[in-house]
Amino acid sequence: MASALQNLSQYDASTVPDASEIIFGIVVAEWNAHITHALYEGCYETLLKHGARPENIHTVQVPGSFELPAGARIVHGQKNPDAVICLGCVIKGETNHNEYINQAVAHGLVNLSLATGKAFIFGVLTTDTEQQALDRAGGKHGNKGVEAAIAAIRMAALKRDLSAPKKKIGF
Ligand code: DLZ
Repeated sequence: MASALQNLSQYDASTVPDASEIIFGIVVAEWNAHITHALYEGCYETLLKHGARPENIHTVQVPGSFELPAGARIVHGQKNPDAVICLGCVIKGETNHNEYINQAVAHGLVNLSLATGKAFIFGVLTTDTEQQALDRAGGKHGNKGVEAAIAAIRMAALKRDLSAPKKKIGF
């Protein structure tokens, strides 16, 4: 399995756009808080590392991952961010609740992205065990919060660059 071999959060920082003018929303699920808070730390630090200003990062918490799309919609409506990062951790249990939650979140965030033309980033760990989640929340496989932050920066910059008026050459 590829993830057994590598830190999944490695990236070339020199290729990441400057985030100083980007407004972010972050929605954090409280379920499995010891993991989602580690995702948040990785996400927040990564945004700052690439120039984001603390006053441009709007964070809210929701009870569980199922509420991430609703939380994202509220943040979008109130703060008009360029991108919204949703962080959660759904661990498989004895029932298949995880499938319902994961699919609902994925569909909800895609629908928000398509309706608004902005990025709603899926930063949700969907693991079989708690250890697999810990490995991806600052453990041996990196931190999905970092990956989510990079995805948000790249998508917001893409929209900004395509909307910017083209510079005229010559006369
Ligand atoms: C109910 C529930 C369960 C069983 N497991 C998780 C989980 O692993 N991760 C998570 O983020 N949330 C879980 N939840 C809570 C639901 O996401 C949701 O908050 C409740 O069903 C209320 O709508």
